[in-house]
Amino acid sequence: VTACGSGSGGSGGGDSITMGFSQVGAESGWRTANTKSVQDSAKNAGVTLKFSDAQQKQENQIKAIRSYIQQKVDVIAFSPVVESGWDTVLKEAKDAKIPVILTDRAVDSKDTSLYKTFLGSDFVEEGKKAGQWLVEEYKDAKDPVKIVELQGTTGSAPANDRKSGFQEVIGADAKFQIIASQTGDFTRAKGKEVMEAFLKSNPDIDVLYAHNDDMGLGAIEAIEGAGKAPGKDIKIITVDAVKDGMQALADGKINFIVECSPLLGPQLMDLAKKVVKGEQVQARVVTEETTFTQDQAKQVLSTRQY
Ligand code: GYE
Repeated sequence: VTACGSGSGGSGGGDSITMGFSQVGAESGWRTANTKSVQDSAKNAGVTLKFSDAQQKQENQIKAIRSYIQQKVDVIAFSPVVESGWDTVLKEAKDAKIPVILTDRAVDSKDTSLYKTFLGSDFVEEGKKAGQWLVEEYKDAKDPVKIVELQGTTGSAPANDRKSGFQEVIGADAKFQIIASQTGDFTRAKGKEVMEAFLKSNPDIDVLYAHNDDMGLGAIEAIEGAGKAPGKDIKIITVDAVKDGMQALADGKINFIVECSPLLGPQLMDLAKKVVKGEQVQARVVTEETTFTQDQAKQVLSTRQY
């Protein structure tokens, strides 16, 4: 592929395109599955992929995007680590006539002409589903339900939205009390560390809501280390439904998982080809996903792809 395809109406050299993709990092099982999906789908779709890992740092993503602009790729796709602070670099891409696709996470830019589409989950909905399970589970409880929350990366769309969606649902009943809430940066190590601190300062935690499986899995180690039974002494709700999470759910250590699909690659490649050709695409493409109880996890575990 030559560098002449600028996204302004076809490169004239067949329909092979080059995509610059700036990934958030490798912080979780979800992310690993997402990276594989993007790489495999690029190969299958005949898209030349330039891939970079930002190690959860916005400055690295901005550098990567600038380098893709310089290399005159046909399309830039990225999963913004945090929501704010993208206007300048996205304007640079727009001025260079390189279309941008947001995948997985959103930006808060007011000017929506800075990107062509946003492909990914509805994180507010995910937070609501987590809250709905909790409300149902404790519908007969009279005493306060003491909840600790492990938030995702501070300022990221999934952390903001999973928090607000959950809060919206449980906020209707004052018995649900979030007694501690802190970031675990979506990693297992941080999830464990923060849960250890939660356990030290709060002897009577009823529920843990973790914004992803990995933090929940780290927290399970902390809970067991404190001599308590995860899933029983402390009920656990997580988001993602990666294989390790589903295993813990089937084993009774997690109580409920809200699915968030990382398999965005095929749709991303489709959208990329369309925007490079100058075709109109939907401004928002929402991923379809479900939820899992312990029994459901047992049934689907063996066929789980990631
Ligand atoms: O839930 C978490 C990952 O942005 C949806 O990022 C993604 C989140 C996912 O680190 O595990």
